[in-house]
Amino acid sequence: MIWNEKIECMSREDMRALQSERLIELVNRVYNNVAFYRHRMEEMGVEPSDIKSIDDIVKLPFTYKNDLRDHYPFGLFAVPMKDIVRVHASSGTTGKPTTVGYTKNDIKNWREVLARCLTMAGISSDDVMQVSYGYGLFTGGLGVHYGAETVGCTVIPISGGNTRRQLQLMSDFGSTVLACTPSYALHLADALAENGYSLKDMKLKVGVFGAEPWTENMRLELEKKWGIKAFDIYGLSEIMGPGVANDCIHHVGLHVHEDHFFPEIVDSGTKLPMADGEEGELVFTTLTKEGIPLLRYNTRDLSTLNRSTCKCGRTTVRMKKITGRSDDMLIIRGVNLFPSQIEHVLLEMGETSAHYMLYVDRENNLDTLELKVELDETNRMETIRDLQMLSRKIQHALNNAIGLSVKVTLVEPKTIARSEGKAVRVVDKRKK
Ligand code: DLL
Repeated sequence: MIWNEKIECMSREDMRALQSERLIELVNRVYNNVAFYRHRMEEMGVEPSDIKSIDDIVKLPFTYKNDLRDHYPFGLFAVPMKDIVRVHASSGTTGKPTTVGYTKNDIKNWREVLARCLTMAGISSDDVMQVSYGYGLFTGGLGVHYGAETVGCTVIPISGGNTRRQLQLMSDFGSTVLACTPSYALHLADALAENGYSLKDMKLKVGVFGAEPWTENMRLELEKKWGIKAFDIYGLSEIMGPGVANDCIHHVGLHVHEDHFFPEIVDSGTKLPMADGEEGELVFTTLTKEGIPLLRYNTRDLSTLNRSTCKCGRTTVRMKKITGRSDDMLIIRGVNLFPSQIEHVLLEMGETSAHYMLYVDRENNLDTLELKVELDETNRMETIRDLQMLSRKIQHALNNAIGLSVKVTLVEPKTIARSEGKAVRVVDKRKK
């Protein structure tokens, strides 16, 4: 089944014409309504009339996560607040989150692309979908929820966490689809037996997993453990949330909904466009978004593009499963985290030195995060109680700032290895 055959199987020529028409309209809109883009374009000597087709996209400025942060909270919105019906947010590089806003029409388009993704995974109104992505400021829960309702699924908006309850409802309500991060899906599978369940109690058929990088091997592992078909859903808050792309039953890359999100690959050093098949940074232009339209947003995710027609019949460009990132952003239990956020909190508190190491690991398939931080030489702690109080205080401050629980270990001054070049501050033991 294909949700929107007209678009998803459109000829490359017609798609380019549609993209060109939408880009021209978009550039006029942002030039007139977003001071940031007007200034950027003026600096580059580009006018809206210079954009005559989708090929001219290379003349336009890039946008980075920092630009959203610098215009926090609503500075890049292109419509008055009365037209914004929803706001979501995700982590930025320091204390401030990046905020995005949606108009009614944006929500309608979001439902549409999600409906295409879910249909690609064989999901229909016959399904009962357990949405175990977090609901709230994170785009995962509500994004997938609306899409599932659009295809007519029975939706269980359980949100993340509470493993026992997840399994209980999965069994009692007969969920046929599970939507969550791949690591949580693995954790749930491993928790079956200890909670008194077996696969026979479950009706699960399909998994819609994403929000963090995972390998093809992990996909096969999840299929085996659950006896399901597992699909990869990709997206990011800045562009829309989940539903920018999804893989079909052939699992050869993820189909990008390129009538809404135009992808490019650029070299991570020179930022020059790269040819199809070459790996670089994935960049998206939101061709239809009204609330916060973005030109050439650099995701920092590494991928390649493939414009050949897929065996499923869809002609939309496919992006290779994400292989990594060109920056140091970590994804921990689905939460985006930059080491600089930790540093920011430590420096703001000023009660330790700024020498720290982050240890990321996976226990029972759940990500764990430990921070080792050196005590300040001038601020010697006298008692164990002092030390405990300080580590609790840091833990609390980190939890407030990044929404993750972190194990904090205080260590003696000068015990964390110094690096001669770039500081190595993260040991990620999850990488196989
Ligand atoms: O993670 C949106 C989402 C929710 C996608 C639910 C899929 C399912 P952010 O919190 O803004 O948005 O994080 C976006 O997560 O730039 C990637 O680095 C990573 N990411 C998201 N999906 C995938 C995936 C949501 N399928 C950032 N594979 C992105 C690899 C992914 N990485």
